[in-house]
Amino acid sequence: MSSSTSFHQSSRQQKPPKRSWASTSVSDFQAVLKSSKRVLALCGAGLSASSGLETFRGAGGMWRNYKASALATPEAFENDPGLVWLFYAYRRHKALNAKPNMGHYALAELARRKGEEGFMCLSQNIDGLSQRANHPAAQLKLLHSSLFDLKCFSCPYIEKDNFSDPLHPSLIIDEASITARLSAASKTNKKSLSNSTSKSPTIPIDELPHCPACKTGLLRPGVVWFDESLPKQTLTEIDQWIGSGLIDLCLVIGTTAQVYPAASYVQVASKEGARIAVVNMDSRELGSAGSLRSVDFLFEGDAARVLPDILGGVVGGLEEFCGGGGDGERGSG
Ligand code: BV8
Ligand code: ZN
Repeated sequence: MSSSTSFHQSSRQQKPPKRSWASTSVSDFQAVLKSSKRVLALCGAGLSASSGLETFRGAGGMWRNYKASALATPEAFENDPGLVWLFYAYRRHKALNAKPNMGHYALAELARRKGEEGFMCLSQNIDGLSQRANHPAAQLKLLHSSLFDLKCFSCPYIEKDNFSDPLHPSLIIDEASITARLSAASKTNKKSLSNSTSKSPTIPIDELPHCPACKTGLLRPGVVWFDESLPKQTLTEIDQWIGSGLIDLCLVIGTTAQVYPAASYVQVASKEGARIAVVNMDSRELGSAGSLRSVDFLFEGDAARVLPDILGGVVGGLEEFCGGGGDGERGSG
């Protein structure tokens, strides 16, 4: 599966590349980075694409008939918890078997060089790869929580950092059996997931993980689904960081920046006069980062390759991560 395959082969029309006024000069960017006292980053699925993880909007292979946004909702879980669990168990399995790439390591090193006041990374990703690249925890805010947190669907029980794979005997990720179960599910759930009343659940409820606290509630992935609020403490910490000084530069890395409130942080930074620097394989859909000016930057390419290059001036060559201490994958392609 190519690194930028997506969960849902996007049906978007092939849009012509947009004319951008933004600069593509690495040396100009590095001068701005060096002189920037406060840098904010918003990261999305494209940062992990080179680690082999499909981006959010796309599902190659077995998930091609499902839109991730239709599975990432409380309604989808109510309708067919087994199907939603298969989707997340699959992503847990893929993330656990993936490795951080040089883009993750470059951002972690930038955080160490700039310090807590100087750099904050807001990640929309739930794959845990930034954490495994030793990104300083105080400078990494997980806007949509993590694949490895679990919650009860009925009571306040929460479990953090559960990395077991399989999480449950019914959720063993054997691609053949999942494909069989998914095609059965897509036959029963003819309508879109969000309003299907699946007659036969993909997995019988009593064969799904249940809450160890209340015993009756179903465990669910501890991620933020659509129409769910983001973690309050995380939002408060982000507001405190943003409120403690002007932002000079905002990096927008591997994201369509169309999901809110995550995407709004680019606008917050831009309103404060920050320059925007986009790193993306495809500059046609940049959401809240879409109107780049001549003072901004646009680097088209694989984040795993572009980030070490453009941040190199500040973070150094990152040699120790190339096959040495870290296991950074250099970008593919
Ligand atoms: C909320 C976790 C309120 C789950 C996710 C109308 C207008 C505006 C807003 C709304 C609206 N209607 C509803 C809303 C709110 C809604 C929203 O924004 N909807 C959108 C669709 C319009 N937001 C919410 O519901 C949020 N909650 O508002 O709550 C509230 C308040 C109080 C009480 C109750 C409710 C919650 C949103 C969180 C949803 N969860 N993820 C999971 O992952 O399963 S969102 C998910 O999609 C991601 O986390 C990410 O945030 C988002 C987009 O994903 P991307 O990371 O950008 O990935 P994508 O595939 O889209 O793009 C990949 C990019 O990478 C592309 O640009 C590609 O070119 C690039 N790329 C690919 N390869 C590479 C690369 N770049 C570089 N290198 C490469 N190699
Ligand atoms: Zn419970």
